[in-house]
Amino acid sequence: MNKKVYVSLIADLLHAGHIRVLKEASKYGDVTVGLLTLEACGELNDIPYLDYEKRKEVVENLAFVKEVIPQATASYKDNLESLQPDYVVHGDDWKSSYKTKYRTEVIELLKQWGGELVEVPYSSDISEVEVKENMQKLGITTSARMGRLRKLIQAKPVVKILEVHNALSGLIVENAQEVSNENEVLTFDGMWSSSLTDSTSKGKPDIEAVDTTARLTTVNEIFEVTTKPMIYDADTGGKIEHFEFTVRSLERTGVSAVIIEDKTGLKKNSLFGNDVKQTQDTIENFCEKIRRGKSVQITKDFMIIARIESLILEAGMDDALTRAFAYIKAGADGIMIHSRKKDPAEIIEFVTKLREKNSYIPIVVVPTSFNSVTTDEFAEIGVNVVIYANHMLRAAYPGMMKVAKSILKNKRSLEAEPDCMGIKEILNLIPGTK
Ligand code: SPV
Ligand code: MG
Repeated sequence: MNKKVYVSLIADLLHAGHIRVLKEASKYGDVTVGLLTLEACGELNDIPYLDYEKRKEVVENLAFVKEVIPQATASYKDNLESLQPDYVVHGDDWKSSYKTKYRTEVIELLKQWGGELVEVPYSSDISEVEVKENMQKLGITTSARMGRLRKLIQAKPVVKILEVHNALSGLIVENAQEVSNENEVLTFDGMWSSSLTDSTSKGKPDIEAVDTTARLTTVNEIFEVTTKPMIYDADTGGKIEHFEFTVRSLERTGVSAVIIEDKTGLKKNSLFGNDVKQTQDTIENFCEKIRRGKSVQITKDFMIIARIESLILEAGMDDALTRAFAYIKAGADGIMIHSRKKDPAEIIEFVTKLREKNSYIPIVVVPTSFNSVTTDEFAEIGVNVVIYANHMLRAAYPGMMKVAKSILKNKRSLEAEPDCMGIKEILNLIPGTK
């Protein structure tokens, strides 16, 4: 019997590097490819463009591959234990990446049945990161961008969304990166078009005074220079008849999800709470708005997320939960629960109680007030999407005001320079300006 060889792959962008690994693997015996499922890719923060079945079709037709099986976790453990291969073959690049913990685990597992790890020198002439970056530069189609949010929610423990109010803030969401202590590259998954910050950056109050056409102009400008998905804040959604048009326009533009809040009349920002007069919609009317919105959308991908204002308006936990179940029944694709308390207790209680009865509905939170909770902690209690809803604009304004005042006071800009990005830096910030 031939020896058993195991190779783990995502195979979204199949390139010569993969072929080299598979070719080498086939010299040792029959190659089984453990193809990472969407959920496993989510653990690695590497969401493929192609679905599992499409990737499988490509890999199983490669000459060096005997069989393709799903690998449902980033860890190889389950597949290795059931297959007990004689060899695992991998590129040697994982020694120095955040994948080292999987490498260590593979070595330990293989010892149990005398298997061996074979590491193929990594093909440094092919950079997957570079290929992906080049693809990003080309842009993304409307439907691929739109569908990405559902994929991310399915694949990742928690989806991280950051506010945008213009193309430049869109580029920050697109490009911002931090490397964690475990060497994992941390990025944002998508953008939030906030009614508060879009209105504020246009010098208008957050009362639905900036109309959908103007809001969509901002969205289009952002979409011109980015590829990540967007969740759009549509306030109350307006009149039901108007909301139908908003859904169509957002879908046509490639927005992934709209959030509408269950308030009626002149909308004021939720963070005022009961300091200003705000009226909650009836359950019946809001359910009808959800139903009508769902009935006019064309794609399967677009999401309508219902936002519950009961905690903001102090209508109580029971009211919030009753509404959640009613909105889900009406067809909502997700529930956003809002609170303006610093203490996250009521949010945690709501999420826990909703999760007890419903394990699948995506839950969205906007932790502007309860900002001590981390995204990982939200994931643990069952939250799917965390939106940092206003921080880019709130960061920009004080910086600009400080510099404006410094120029006034000093009657020159010399003193303000340390607070400004360098001229060289701004000239090179946007590619293609030279
Ligand atoms: C927004 O960002 O406009 C929101 C969230 O709707 S909040 O401001 O907290 O109401
Ligand atoms: Mg808003």
